[in-house]
Amino acid sequence: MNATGYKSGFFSIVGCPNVGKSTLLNRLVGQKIAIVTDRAQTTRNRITGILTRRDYQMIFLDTPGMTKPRNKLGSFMQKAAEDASKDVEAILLVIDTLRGVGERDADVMRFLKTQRSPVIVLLNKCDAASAAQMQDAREAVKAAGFDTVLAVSARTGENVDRLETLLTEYLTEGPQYYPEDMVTDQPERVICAELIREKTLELLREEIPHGIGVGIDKMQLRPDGALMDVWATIYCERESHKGIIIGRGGSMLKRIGSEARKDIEWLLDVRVNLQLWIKVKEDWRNRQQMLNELGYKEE
Ligand SMILES: Nc1nc2c(ncn2[C@@H]2O[C@H](COP(=O)(O)OP(=O)(O)OP(=O)(O)O)[C@@H](O)[C@H]2O)c(=O)[nH]1
Ligand SMILES: [Mg+2]
Repeated sequence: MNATGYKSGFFSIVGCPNVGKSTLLNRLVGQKIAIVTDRAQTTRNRITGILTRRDYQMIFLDTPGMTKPRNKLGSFMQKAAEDASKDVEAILLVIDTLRGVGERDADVMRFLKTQRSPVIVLLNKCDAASAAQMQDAREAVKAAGFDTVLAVSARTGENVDRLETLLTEYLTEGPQYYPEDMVTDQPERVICAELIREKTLELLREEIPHGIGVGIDKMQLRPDGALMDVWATIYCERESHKGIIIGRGGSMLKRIGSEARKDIEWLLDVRVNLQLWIKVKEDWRNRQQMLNELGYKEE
């Protein structure tokens, strides 16, 4: 027994791609720690978010959207999502209420039925969904056998306080696993690489962004402490993609760099000099060594 009565617990956040899992994670911990875009398969790794209150600590595991893997990276992502659902106090299944409950959600729900942890279904994007859409989604998840259902908006924060209150019921007496000022266990360099990837996802069209990986080569604070030099490499799969990422006269790379730099400056709270390089690594998404180097390795 813990004499202090302090409570803690782990929750995984799972669902199809693009339903709002990472937006919810950021909302729950009150800070942007996971990148968010309007594209499927933004998140590639499991991302831990930590919410600390006086009486309890909740640890959230954001996961890649569940789909059928097409390469080694995809298999890694799928496994990261499935593994996160083991040994948690509860699984938060996020549904995109605007899109409705589809085949892929049904696959995810079938998988969750095989898990031991209780499932809480979140009908997300309630800020934008119609009453009919809310009703349809609610009926579909009830028909699939899930009874704990809550409408939320990760974007506006609507009902997220109610979600937190609901989650306290799943906590058990336990330690404060992380220091109270910690919101994620991801190192700063990982978040920096992710921010650069977020900008490539936002600025580049079509299939190219999905073939992109970002690695931070070096981060170094100048002796006077006023400027941080960051060297990063963007990996792509084809020579032709490299040209598109660089853009006419270097314009695209410049945009990616300047938008990423702003976010990195905000994150690190220091002025940043960002140097971006591009390398072609054919089929890197199927090369284990590259996957390891970019941090896509199993724990
Ligand atoms: N209207 C509305 N849009 C939302 C809400 N939550 C997320 N979105 C949008 O949905 C899109 C996907 O959000 P993400 O948080 O990246 O989704 P995800 O589930 O993490 O996606 P993957 O990492 O690709 O699996 C973004 O454009 C978000 O702004 C919400 O509550 N309301
Ligand atoms: Mg995500």
